Amino acid sequence: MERTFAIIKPDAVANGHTGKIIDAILGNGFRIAGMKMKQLSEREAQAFYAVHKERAFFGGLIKFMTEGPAVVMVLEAPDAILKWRELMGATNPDKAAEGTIRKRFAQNIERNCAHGSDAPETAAIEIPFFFSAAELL
Ligand code: FUP
Repeated sequence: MERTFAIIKPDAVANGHTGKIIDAILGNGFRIAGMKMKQLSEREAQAFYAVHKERAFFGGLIKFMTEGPAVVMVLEAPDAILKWRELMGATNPDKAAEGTIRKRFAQNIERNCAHGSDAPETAAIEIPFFFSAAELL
């Protein structure tokens, strides 16, 4: 079993897509080990996306990620990291495969409705950033 960290981003929550995204997660064989609704502070969003801090899109990304509540989750499955990235689809929804979550629910490369850890090392940082051990069931 592997765990990955996922976010249903503020655009998807505001647009009423939370239930459909959770349904896709459960329908594709993931177990939800942790889940909570949370509005990121500017400080939290900046720390979470620190790797992108020199990029031109950083300011817009932080504004977007803090604009409203998100749903943060820990998903468990065999190969959860890769499997969740595949189910989300490409970062840019224009390039995402048919049927993927970003193809179905994302507006553009910034407002792209979902996040997923891209490697085991990333998941190992992102999961404890949002969840204590006691919150993972
Ligand atoms: P991903 O791993 O698919 O989330 O993609 P990246 O780590 O490359 O990017 C992280 C987030 O930065 C994306 F989800 C959205 C945002 N981003 C932009 O807003 N503009 C870009 O050109 C690239 C990424």
